[in-house]
Amino acid sequence: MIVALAGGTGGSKMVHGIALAHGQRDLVAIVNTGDDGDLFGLLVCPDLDINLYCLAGVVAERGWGYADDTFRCLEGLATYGRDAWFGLGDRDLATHIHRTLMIQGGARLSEVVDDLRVHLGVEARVLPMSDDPVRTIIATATGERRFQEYLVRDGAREEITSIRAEGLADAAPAPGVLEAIAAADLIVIAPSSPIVSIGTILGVPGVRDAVAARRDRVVGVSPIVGGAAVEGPAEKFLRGAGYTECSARQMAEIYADVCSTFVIHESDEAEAAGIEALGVRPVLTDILMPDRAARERLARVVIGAVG
Ligand code: FO1
Repeated sequence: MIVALAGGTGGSKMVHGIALAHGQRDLVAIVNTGDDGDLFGLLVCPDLDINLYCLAGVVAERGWGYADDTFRCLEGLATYGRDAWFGLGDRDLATHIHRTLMIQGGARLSEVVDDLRVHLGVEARVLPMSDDPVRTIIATATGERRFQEYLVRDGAREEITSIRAEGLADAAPAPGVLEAIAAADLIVIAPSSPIVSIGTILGVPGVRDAVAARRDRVVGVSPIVGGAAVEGPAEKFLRGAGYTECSARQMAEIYADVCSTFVIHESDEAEAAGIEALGVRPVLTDILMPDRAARERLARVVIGAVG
C-alpha cells in the first residue's frame, strides 16, 4: 500500500501520478484540511476536493474546481452585493451543499469524504488528516486573515509575519490515518507546501511521530526548484514561518526527521551534498509535472526510490 501526504494543487498531481503508475486500489491519500473554510454557510474543503476531483478525472484544467463548470450562482450572489472572490462553480457547489448537509446531520468529515469518494467513483481512499476543524490563520502587518482570504482574495501579496493553525493542537488524526501510515509499504510526501500543507498534516498530534517511525519507507518530493516554488507562494509561507533559505536542501532539512529519501530536480544537483549531510538520500530527476505523462513518470521514480 502507498500512502501519500498531500495538499491541494501540487499534491494532487503527485497523488494522481501515483494512481496512474500504481493504480488506485492500494493508494491512500491523507489530505490537509487547514485550508478549509466556511463560505455562504457552506463547509468548503479545497484540498480534499482537489484530490477527489483529480482522482475521479473531473478536475478542471486549472487544477481546482470541477471541469467545465459554470459560475451562475456566484454571479447571482455578486448581483446581490455578496463577496464573490472565491470561485465556487455551480457543479462544485453541489459538493459543498451535500457535505454541509451531511455534517449538519451528524456525519464526521471522514464519513463525508468517503461518501463523496464513492459517488465520484474514486477507488483510492482519501482521508482528511483530522475530523476536527483546523484552520490556518495568516498574520501580516495589516492583521490576521483566514487562509483562503490571504491566498485567493488578497492574492498572497503581503509578507507574512506569522502562521498558526487554529485547532491543530487539539485535533485527533482521522480514523484510518495512523493505521495507514503504520501499514504502508511506501509513504510519499507530495510536493506541497512544507508549512501550510504537509506541515499542518504532520502537526496533527501523533502524525509526525507515526511517519518518523516509518522513516526508512518515506520519500519526499521537493516543491522547490532552483530556489523558487514550483507553484504557489511557497517562499512567502517559508519566510512567514521563519525560514530564510528557500531551497531543495532546506526542504530536506524540514523533513529530515520523517523522510530517508528526498527527490529533487536534476538542475539542483549542487544541493545533493548538503542533503546527504542531513542524513537524507537525494534522488535527482525531472520533478515538474506539466501533464499526465510527467506525473506518471515522476511517480515511477518516487515509487522506485525506496527499495
Ligand atoms: N483558487 C484560486 O486561486 N481561486 C479561486 O477562486 C479558487 C476557488 C476554489 C474553489 C473550490 C476549491 O476546491 C478550490 C478553489 N481554489 C481556488 C483553490 C484553493 O483555494 C487553493 O489552491 C488551495 O487551497 C491550496 O491548496
